[in-house]
Amino acid sequence: MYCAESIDVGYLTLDQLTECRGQNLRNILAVVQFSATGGGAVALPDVRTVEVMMPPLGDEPTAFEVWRAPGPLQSGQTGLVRHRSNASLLFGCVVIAEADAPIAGGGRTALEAATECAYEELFRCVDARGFPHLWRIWNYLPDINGDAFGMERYQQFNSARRRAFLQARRDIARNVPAACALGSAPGSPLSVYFLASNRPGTPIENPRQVSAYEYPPQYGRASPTFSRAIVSPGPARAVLLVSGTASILGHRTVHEGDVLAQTRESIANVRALVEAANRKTGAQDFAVDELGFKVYLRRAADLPACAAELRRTLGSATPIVYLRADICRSDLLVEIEAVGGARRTP
Ligand code: 3EB
Repeated sequence: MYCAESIDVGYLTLDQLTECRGQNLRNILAVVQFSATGGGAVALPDVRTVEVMMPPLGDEPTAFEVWRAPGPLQSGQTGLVRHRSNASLLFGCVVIAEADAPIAGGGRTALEAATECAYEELFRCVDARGFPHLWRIWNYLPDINGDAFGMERYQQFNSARRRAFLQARRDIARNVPAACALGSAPGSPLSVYFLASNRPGTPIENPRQVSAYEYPPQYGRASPTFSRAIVSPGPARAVLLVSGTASILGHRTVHEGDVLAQTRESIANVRALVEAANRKTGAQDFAVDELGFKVYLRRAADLPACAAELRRTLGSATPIVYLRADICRSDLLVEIEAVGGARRTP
C-alpha cells in the first residue's frame, strides 16, 4: 500500500508500454509521447496522453514517459486543460498552436499570447480542481532560440509566463514550481504539461547557481519563473523533481562548445541539488544514482559522448532517455532533468 501522494515515472519503449497496458493501466496518470512528428498517439482508454514533437535519440522512433500514481484516478477537462487526478495529485496538459492564440489588443507576439493563454488555463484548472500547488511544469515550444519582432522567443516566453504568474497572483520568486523549457520541432504547438497537488512541495535552490528568478537582466528583462527542484511533502515516500539542469555556474554558461564538459557540469549541478534537498528535508534520503533521467541534446552527434559519460558516472542500471531538442540558451548543448523517490521514508 502506498499513499496517494506517491508517484513514479518510467521511460518506456512502445513494446514495453504495450506489455504493461493490460496489467497496470489502472495506475497510469499520464503518458507523454515523444516522436519526430508527435502524431499517432497510442490509444489508452481514459489515460491522459500528450504528444510532443521531439524525437528520441537512439534506435526507437518514439519514447513514452509514463507517470503512475495510486488510484482511484479520474479524468476530466477544465477549459483547455485535459487532466487526470487522484486524491492528492493532478496531471494536466494544454496544447496551443501559436496560429490559434488570440493576440487581443495587439502589442503581443503570437508566442506571448499562446503562453499567457496556456498559463491562464493552467492556473484556472488547478484552482478549480483544488490542486493549487504547482510542483513541476514542462514547457515545449518550437524555434526557442529564434528571434521574432526583435526579441528572442525564449525571452518572449519568459515575459509572458511571468505576466501570467503575476496575473494569477502567484509568487514569481522562491515559492515557484520546478520547470524546464525546451525547443521542439519546427511547426509544433506550444505544449505545456504539469503536476499539481493539494499540498505544497518544498522548492530547492542550487548553491552553485544563481536562482533563475534572480538572473541579471543580460539574459532578458523578465527572469525565468522556476525553482531548481521540488520535494513532495510527506507522509508518503518523498519524490524529488529536478528541473532542467544545464552547464551553468553562477548565472554563466560554462564549457562552451564542449558537450562532455557540459554533461559533467550538469550532473555536478544535479548532485548539488540532491545534496541540497537532503539537507533541507532532513530525514529524506535522495541519491543521484536512484533517479531517472531525461536528457536533451542539441546535436544528435553528441549522443555517444554524453551517453558514455552518464553511464560511467550513473551506472548501467539508471534509466535514461535521450531526446533531440534545442536548449534555451544557444551556447548550451545539453540539459538534464531527473525524478526519483527517497531511499527511505522518515
Ligand atoms: C537554466 O538553468 C537553463 O525557463 O523554465 C532550465 C530549467 C532552464 C527551466 C525555464 C530554463 C527553464 O537557466 C534553462
